[in-house]
Amino acid sequence: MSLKLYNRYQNSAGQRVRIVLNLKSIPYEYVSIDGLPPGRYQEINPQGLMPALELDGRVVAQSQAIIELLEELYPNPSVLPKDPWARAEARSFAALITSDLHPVNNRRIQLYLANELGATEAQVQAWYRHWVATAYGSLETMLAGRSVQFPFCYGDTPSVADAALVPQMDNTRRLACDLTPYPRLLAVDARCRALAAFQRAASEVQPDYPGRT
Ligand SMILES: N[C@@H](CCC(=O)N[C@@H](CS)C(=O)NCC(=O)O)C(=O)O
Repeated sequence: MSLKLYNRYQNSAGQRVRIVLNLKSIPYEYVSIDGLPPGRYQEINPQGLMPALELDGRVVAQSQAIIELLEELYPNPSVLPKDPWARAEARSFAALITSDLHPVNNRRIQLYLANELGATEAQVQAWYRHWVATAYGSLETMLAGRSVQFPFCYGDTPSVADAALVPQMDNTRRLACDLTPYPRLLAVDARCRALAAFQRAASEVQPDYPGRT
């Protein structure tokens, strides 16, 4: 199979997919959409958001749909816990980030607030921090409530939950949010960052990261 991932170095939804590709040791071609001719990416993914995965000429967009597809095509190692409840909890944790937090805080929302609604820089930052604090409080409580305090979110190995958490933690660090109220999130994040699969998915090591040749 020939896999291409259309994304950019600073694309947290793409980073989720890169983490899963690495955890599963799936080789893929990294395609930065910045290197494509104008309008070409819109033809590949009509929504125009990143990432999109091309597999033997077929394209699927949306990070969670891509991750589910990878899980089905490459089940080992799995990025879902074995136990059905832990599996549901991992999906629930990931969805809180990918469906509730990330969509209200991503760049295009910030630009709309500033450019179309006239929000000041301080107001955009307040918006961002408000939704981070709301979501992170819930995520921390979810981890505190686990019956076993696993090293990763929902098991002894990383799952879809960890693949959603780490790129989101990168985003919040970029915006200098205070993360000290979330010791469990910080601990899981640190464990993930010690793994090569997460390190190789980081923004700053991607081929299109500014300054890399
Ligand atoms: N729900 C989508 C989110 C995709 C998304 O928002 N991608 C952002 C980057 S993380 C993007 O493409 N931004 C470019 C833009 O808004 O023009 C997914 O999970 O794939």
